[in-house]
Amino acid sequence: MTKDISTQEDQTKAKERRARGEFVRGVSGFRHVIGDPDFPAEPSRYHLFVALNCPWCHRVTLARAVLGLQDSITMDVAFPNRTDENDPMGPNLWEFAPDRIASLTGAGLPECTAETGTGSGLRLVKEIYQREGSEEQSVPILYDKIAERIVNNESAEIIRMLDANADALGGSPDRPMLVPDDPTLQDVIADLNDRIYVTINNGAYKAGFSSDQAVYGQAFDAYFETLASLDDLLSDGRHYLTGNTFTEVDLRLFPTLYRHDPVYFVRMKLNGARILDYAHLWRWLCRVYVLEGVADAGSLIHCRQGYFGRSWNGVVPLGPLMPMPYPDAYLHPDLVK
Ligand SMILES: N[C@@H](CCC(=O)N[C@@H](CS)C(=O)NCC(=O)O)C(=O)O
Repeated sequence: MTKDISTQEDQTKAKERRARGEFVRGVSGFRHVIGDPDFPAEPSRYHLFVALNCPWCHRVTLARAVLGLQDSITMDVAFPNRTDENDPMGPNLWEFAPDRIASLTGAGLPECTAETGTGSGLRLVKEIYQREGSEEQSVPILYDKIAERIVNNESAEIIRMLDANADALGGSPDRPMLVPDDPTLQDVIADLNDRIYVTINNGAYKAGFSSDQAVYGQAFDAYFETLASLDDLLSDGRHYLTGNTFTEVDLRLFPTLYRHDPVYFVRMKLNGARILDYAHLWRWLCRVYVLEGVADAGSLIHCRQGYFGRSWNGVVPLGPLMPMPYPDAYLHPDLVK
């Protein structure tokens, strides 16, 4: 599978760039593919480890939902806040903690699960990697329950292989084709994916997590330039980014825009505008949100708890409330004139 800029960040001089305060995302190390001899496309063989506040995991939970693979591919959900300094295994580790209390709600999060994929009831995602001699610790992970091995931990590739093997995996017959068999359309999707990955999906982190004003400024400008041009792209009345069918590029844009008004506007300092201020993009966001399986594939409570729960003083902002609370606002495309 091609490794292009829409999948991972350029790692040139990553160390120096990080030292200068630029947020540079690492590269995923497990890159096997369903369909390889070791990983046949079979229903009920594969499992996902995710966190619902993670936008890369959100790509994968969306693909699982819109392809109708919820019964065929099982899934475990980690708690949105990672371990802290007091944890014996160290800080910043994803943990399976279904009984942990969320400061935002004062209660447990019903979507959180124990670890069930390996059959060993592990506490940390890190332990799944350690079993294969890896130091990695990220989610999402696509796991083979029969081979008891990690298949892949790169969301861009996981959504492609679920789409390509949806038939054999037991997907729903009326599912969308995320990457249609049309070479021209595939080029359009690849170009949009590139720009959206660099300036929006990863761009949001470049802005929010960089500690260099110039790096933040460039990421801020690129982010809102792309939003404006996507809003313009949708101004001809098309329902989705490449026309009137939902494709992979819509799926990859959604997790970031879903998080923008209620999280990124504050947490990532992307307060140039709300999605609500872009009429065509807002209607697109609402149109995708009501597609079958989309609303249940994500959680703004997990997003808020995850992005704010351990940041700053741990107090989670409750807004926005106007024009109405989120995610309910996504049921109202008419909020824009
Ligand atoms: N390129 C990967 C990125 C995954 C990623 O960065 N996940 C974050 C959560 S949002 C993570 O687990 N980071 C922890 C770490 O890498 O230590 C993908 O798209 O799947």
